[in-house]
Amino acid sequence: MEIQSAILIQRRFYREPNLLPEFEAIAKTAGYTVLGTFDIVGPPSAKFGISTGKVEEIATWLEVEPAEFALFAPHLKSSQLFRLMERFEIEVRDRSQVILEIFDRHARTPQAKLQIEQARLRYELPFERHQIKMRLQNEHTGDRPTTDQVGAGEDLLTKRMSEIRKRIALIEEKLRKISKAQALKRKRRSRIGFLDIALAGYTNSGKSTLHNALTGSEVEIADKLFTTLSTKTTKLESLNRQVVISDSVGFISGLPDQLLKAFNTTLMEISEADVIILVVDASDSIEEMERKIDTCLVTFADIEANGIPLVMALNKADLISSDELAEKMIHYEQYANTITAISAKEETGLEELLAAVDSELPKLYTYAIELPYGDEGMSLLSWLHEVGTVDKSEYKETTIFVQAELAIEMVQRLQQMNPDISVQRTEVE
Ligand SMILES: Nc1nc2c(ncn2[C@@H]2O[C@H](COP(=O)(O)OP(=O)(O)OP(=O)(O)O)[C@@H](O)[C@H]2O)c(=O)[nH]1
Ligand SMILES: [Mg+2]
Repeated sequence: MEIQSAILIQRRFYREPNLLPEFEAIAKTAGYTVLGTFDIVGPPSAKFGISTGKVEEIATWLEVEPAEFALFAPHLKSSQLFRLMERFEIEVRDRSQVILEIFDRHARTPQAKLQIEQARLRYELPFERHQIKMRLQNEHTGDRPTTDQVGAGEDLLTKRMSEIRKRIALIEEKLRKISKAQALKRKRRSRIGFLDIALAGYTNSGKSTLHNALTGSEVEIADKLFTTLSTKTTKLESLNRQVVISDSVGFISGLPDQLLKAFNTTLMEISEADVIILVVDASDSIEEMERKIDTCLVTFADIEANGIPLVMALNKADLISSDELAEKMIHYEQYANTITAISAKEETGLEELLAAVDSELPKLYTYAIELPYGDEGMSLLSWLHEVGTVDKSEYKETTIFVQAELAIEMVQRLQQMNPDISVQRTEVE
């Protein structure tokens, strides 16, 4: 990975939290070495995004300590970005562009690659427009451009913008197809009785570590942001029923709409889950936890996932004292249906977490079922083995008697498949 040197500039209002440490983590993940940081507290200014005085201060600093890039948070208008570039004489990028660079680098699946290309085209459209305009202007410096030259320039700009829009539309179409295929897959899974658990949470909270600890599979883990960009769904054997658990892209605050929208198809997995496990990094300060949890809850609302039962997993419990953990458990009690403390890394607290998840999934009851003899009965019996726990199966004179623990939804499905089958609950609570 190419290492590039950069300075970080953050502008924020006094009441806003200092997000420089997070910005630094973003920059490092994207491959920058941070030479210096500037935390500028005050209102934005139209010309540069920050006051002219601050711009001069930073320019002087850069003369002493030259950096290749200036990275700016939260975001800049294209005109501000180009003015800063002119004044600093180095390349300037805003936080969203740096996040896009990470996405680019980490995208593995065709879906993730398309989503990122789309986000990039959408986000950078105004920047590109500005750049082309400036280039055209520069070409004409000296002589006043003739009407023909201006016309040709405008044509070029219109042509390029229309190319980009076409590419966006094409990607959208491809993504729609992928998303449709995924929805079908989910439907098929749900028809054969699988329940979906989604892991969600702020980036770097430990979702993939937990996914691997629960399923024994090997999703990539790293102390970086946005290591995971596409969804990985794995069957979970430890619960007493058919469950799949999916690990997916992490959330981050201040993500512009164009970027968030790009992940819609990935986020669908969360919005259609039966239960969400919200993974929270409990080693953060209470304020940081709060900020990150808020971002997650707002995203759940955006993707219409806020009616789904939520189990909160306070992860990385191994990094804090038991007193601190107890205090944080109480603090966050009201946010979720259940809250548990875990260490995904050390694999502790996982049983309690699974029990909490289990209690949010559709309830299981014991049923006495009479299946017909023959092929149909045999295939229904193997289906029952898949979707529930078969305690007993006996061959009677004309039927197969089965005692099984099932969710009500599965019984309804069984009756849809063959309305003549006799099914009776054997326990009444
Ligand atoms: N100490 C400790 N570290 C953990 C624990 N769980 C995860 N980590 C570390 O936290 C970092 C991030 O873990 P990941 O599982 O990649 O996190 P993620 O939420 O999937 O991150 P993204 O996919 O990047 O959004 C890694 O360095 C893990 O080793 C834990 O329980 N304890
Ligand atoms: Mg991950």
